Amino acid sequence: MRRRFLCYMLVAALSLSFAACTKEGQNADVPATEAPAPTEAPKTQEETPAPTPTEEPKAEPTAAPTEAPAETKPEVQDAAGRIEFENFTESDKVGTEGSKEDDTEVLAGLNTSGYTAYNIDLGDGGYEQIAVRYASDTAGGKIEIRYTAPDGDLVGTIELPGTGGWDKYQTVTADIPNLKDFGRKKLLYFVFSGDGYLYNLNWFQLFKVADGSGQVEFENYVEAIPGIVIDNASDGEGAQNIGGIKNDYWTLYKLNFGEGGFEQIAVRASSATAGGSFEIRLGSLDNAPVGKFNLPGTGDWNNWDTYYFDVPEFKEISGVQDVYMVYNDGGDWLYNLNWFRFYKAALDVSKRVEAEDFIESTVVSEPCGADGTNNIGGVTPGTYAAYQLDFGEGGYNKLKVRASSPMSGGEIIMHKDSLDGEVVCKVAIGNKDVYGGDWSNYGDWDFETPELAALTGKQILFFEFNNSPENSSHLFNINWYEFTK
Ligand SMILES: [Ca+2]
Ligand SMILES: [Ca+2]
Ligand SMILES: [Ca+2]
Repeated sequence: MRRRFLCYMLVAALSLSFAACTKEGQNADVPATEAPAPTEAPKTQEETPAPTPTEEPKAEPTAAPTEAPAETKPEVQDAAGRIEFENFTESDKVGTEGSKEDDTEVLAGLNTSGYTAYNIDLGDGGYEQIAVRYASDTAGGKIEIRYTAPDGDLVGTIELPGTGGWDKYQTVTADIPNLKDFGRKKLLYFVFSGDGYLYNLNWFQLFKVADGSGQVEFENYVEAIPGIVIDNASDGEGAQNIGGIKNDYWTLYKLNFGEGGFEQIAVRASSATAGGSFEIRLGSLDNAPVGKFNLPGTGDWNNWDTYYFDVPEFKEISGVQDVYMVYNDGGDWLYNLNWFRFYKAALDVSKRVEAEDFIESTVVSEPCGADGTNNIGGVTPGTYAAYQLDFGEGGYNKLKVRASSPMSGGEIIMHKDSLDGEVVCKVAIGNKDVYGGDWSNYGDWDFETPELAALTGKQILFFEFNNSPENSSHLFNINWYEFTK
């Protein structure tokens, strides 16, 4: 699904303050022919919330307590969801009893050297952390996760301190740095250690740390308050959203912000009501918000808009963070949420713009050797790099591009807001006879670009790379751009 930034552009063009909430054009967003019948619109809101991986079951238990647990245990469990500790495939010195916090069972009577094992489908892999739901009226203990046997290679260790009661459940998260595996049926052993009775174990969940610079799907939360629903979004093929959102609801994301520097957030939302507020809290639900915005109504649950907000408090935030999104200040129902994305500051075009400083792309950033910066490579026909650029007062009518190509080159086609947005400018980069015809021989291409002179303020431009005159497999590498007047 491609991102749209229509109103962002409109507002930028009008030189309005970026701090204001902006939204894209309503009409362009949801074609009338694609909108479901009005009777379907409130579906997400009025339906009994569908079970989600993190939702607490409300139904009566269907299995009689005396039923042998082994008969209901799946052979292979999906790592993408919550896994009940009681659904082990193998165990030693382990008891079970009914959970005091939900309708599942928990492991109880656990002592040191007891263990359970699970066959887990790790899919494409990439799981870096684990969350464990447990309670302990003692000093607790720890769990070692090991490969294929109780004394197998160590995947990670989880510390489970006392919680102050056998019915006081908490969730802890821990790194599992050695789980570098993927694919089906990976046998993981959970080995218990400590003094005396250790803890009761309800469930665990493996999860990935998402890249804080990428688009994050709201439905890919690590944890959520019971009641949050995942639904198919009326916002493009295959899109999902979270819904059923009431006041005080929340979802949690584990995001890596690297060296930080993020200053804005985009939020994709819809709402047939007046919407509500949207808070970002780091580390704990109890911490003060590091950003609070208003997400207004969009007129219909099927009208999706992208809202942009400044988050100046976020600029110093770096590394891996627990990011709580807290939903508030609305009526009965607030909004449906599809995705969010953090952005760094727009690039000032009065200075050289490095080609590798894109906000998203289908090309690669790689060392170019020429001046210590990177270039973009892997530029095959149809690839792109998107930039958030600040044109200030505008008037930039010249463009210089430093590039290399031993091939036949190709065009840079600049689209507003998205890859299928309006084309604002096209320039053609070199051919193999210029500048020595080697990937490492960079040269400058100069263009008159009167079309760009009208651009003012902050803009998102998608640079599409295409139209190689000799249908080269690769077009060019680009080191940087310079916009001048
Ligand atoms: Ca359980
Ligand atoms: Ca989504
Ligand atoms: Ca560069």
